[in-house]
Amino acid sequence: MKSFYVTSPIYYVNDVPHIGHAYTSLACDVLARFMRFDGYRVHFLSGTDEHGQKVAKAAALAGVDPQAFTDKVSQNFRALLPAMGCSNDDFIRTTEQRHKDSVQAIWRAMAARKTPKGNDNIYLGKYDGWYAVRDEAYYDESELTTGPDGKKRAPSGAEVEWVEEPSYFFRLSDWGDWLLEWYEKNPDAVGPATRRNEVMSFVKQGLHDLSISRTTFDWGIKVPGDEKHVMYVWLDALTNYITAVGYPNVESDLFKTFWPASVHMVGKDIVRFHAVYWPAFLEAAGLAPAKRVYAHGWWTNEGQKISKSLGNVIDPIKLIETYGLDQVRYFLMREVPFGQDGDYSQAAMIRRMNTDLANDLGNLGQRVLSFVAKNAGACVPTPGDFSDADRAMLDKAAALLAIVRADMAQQGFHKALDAVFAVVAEANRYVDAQAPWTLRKTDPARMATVLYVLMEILRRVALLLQPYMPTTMARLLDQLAVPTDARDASAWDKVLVAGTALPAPQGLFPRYVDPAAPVAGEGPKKK
Ligand code: ME8
Repeated sequence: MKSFYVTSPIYYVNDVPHIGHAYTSLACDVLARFMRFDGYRVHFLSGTDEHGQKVAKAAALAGVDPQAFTDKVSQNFRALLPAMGCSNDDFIRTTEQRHKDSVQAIWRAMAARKTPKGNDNIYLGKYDGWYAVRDEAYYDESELTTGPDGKKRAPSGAEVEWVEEPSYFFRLSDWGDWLLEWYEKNPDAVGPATRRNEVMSFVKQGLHDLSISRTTFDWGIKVPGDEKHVMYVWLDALTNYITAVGYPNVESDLFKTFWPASVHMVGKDIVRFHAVYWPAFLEAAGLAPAKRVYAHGWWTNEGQKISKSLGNVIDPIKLIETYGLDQVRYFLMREVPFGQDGDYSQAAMIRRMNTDLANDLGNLGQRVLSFVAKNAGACVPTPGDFSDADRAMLDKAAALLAIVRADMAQQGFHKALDAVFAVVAEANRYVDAQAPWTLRKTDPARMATVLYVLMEILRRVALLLQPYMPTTMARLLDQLAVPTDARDASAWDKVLVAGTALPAPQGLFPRYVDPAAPVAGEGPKKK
């Protein structure tokens, strides 16, 4: 069986989860569900990043011991996944023993091997330089700017502090040529293309050795053989992706099946860690780098950066309560071309719900299914000969699987939706042109053919939208009497069977009416 391994970042447990975290996990879920639909054995991993200074500081601020703190906050991230309808196979915490063992093993493996230039991968030195706790990242003086408050800041806006401490280094400076050759040989290794270019020009500028241990605090995994040092949190965090498939047991079924990972899905803020450091660490440890890192864009809220200090963090659970799970999933995957930055606004959310879902898809389903229930004996109609218009319609829907498959391979989630909804729009035009309500009186046999064609379109559309809107599409497939074992790609051409009895139709997507909006004849309601 073909296999597919997709990972979300593991999120820092310093804060509550917000829409940005929900977004990345959702993108992984849509991909995982599509690949399962397409016959792959899938492993979908998410989890929490619990060590390092940032989390230690958050625990101290809360006045709680870091382990107790992470136990509590990690739970919020774990709970977000089922709330978003995510089908993850595992949830990893970096404070678990399986992970500590794995991180110490990768350290030993790196230490035991040489760089492409024949030097030791790891050596002991001293770090003197800038560090941003918010990013858990080291910065070069040349990357910093000084604000009007006199504080130095990283390009991300995070404040930096001066650090001087004994540290182990990873000899990243020896890996630049190897990395450049690797990007050249593997054009899909980093996506989208803008990120790939950004990563390659960063590497071309020359790489500095990377500090991979800290000694001024102890909330981390100890360096094997030198317990005064805890490992740099990014070496610890990135290793989660192999821990979860059984590392250091490289002979395990999970490891052999799923490593190298198919896609590490990340936000654009953490590309450098995933597309520069991580492949070098893996290769240094004698392991294959992941096949692809895909970095999506950044959400703002009504035009503003999302931040706790601005008080505009969007709680995904509240969104789901207000608009419905499948509606939120659809909106997030459709509103913004995946890979680009996007803006959340309530108006855009409601527009997508009412236009694409209620008017276009919901209405098509409702029109066809209630018409069949009333006028075609509540069972799948028996088609006669297909006209050119019928065939054109059926062919467009049949072609969708290949289109969606190709889009999914490039993480073009919005493109796949565009293609499917173009067929929905075409089907709405087809209903109007064929006018089955007129045929009912003039040509019932032709009416049956038209309704059959429309139900076939709905079947194919519903099959492909399952990864995005699993609950509603399961209901639509139920209403089309598609058996549960005929809902994956292998059943793509298994057309509806004429005469199959259909359950009573139900609405799919209610129109959203803002409860605070004025109702005709009434004054505005209080929020
Ligand atoms: O970076 N828009 O964790 P983190 C879109 N622990 N995506 C957003 C977003 C926004 N406004 N805000 C956050 C870390 N994200 C590390 C990762 S992986 C080995 C270690 C998403 O909690 C996006 O995926 O800061 C981003 O990369 C991630 O959350 C950062 O999560």
